[in-house]
Amino acid sequence: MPQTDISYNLQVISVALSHIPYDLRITGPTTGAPSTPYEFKIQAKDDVDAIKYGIDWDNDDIVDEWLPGDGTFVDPKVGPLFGEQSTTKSWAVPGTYTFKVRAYDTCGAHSDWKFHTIVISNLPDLIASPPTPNTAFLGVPQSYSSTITNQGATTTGTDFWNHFEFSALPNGTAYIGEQSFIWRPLPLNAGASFVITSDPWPFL
Ligand SMILES: [Ca+2]
Ligand SMILES: [Ca+2]
Repeated sequence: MPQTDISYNLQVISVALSHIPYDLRITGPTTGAPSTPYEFKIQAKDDVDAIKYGIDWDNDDIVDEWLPGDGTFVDPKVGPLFGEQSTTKSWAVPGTYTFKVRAYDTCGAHSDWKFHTIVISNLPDLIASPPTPNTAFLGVPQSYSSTITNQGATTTGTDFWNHFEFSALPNGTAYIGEQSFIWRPLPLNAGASFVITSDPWPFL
């Protein structure tokens, strides 16, 4: 191969690499509930050109949505948004979804794919540990504690599970029918837990 051809090829590669969009970021939730719109913000940098973003929602290497949606480009060097674009997406069926985004500049150069995964699941899975202690003395008031944990992938709402109830069940011949209600502010994030404690109960 002649020396001139090698020199030409190396020069082209160098120019393209130095001008591709870079530092692409996707900001948005990683967990969510079915059929709920979630906003994702996308932003990249380019030292020279204006850019646009291609989103491949179903990860089949074909861009399904462009931002901005009108076919124009945004200049990442100009505020207040500095090229940031946003879009919303919802998923009807619980599952783990990964989409990816590329930034393209006006010269046709593009960044690497940036991936984002979101887990869509049904309502939070709240569990309560067995109350402790598991012994008491007759006639001596005793408080009981239980740990409530959100094992689900989503944050609880504020319109349900906003109170918790202790009730004593028959155990042999000794039982009591009192109840105690503890109010706790929600929401409770996925994976989070807290301890609730009952009012003192006398076993008579
Ligand atoms: Ca560029
Ligand atoms: Ca696609």
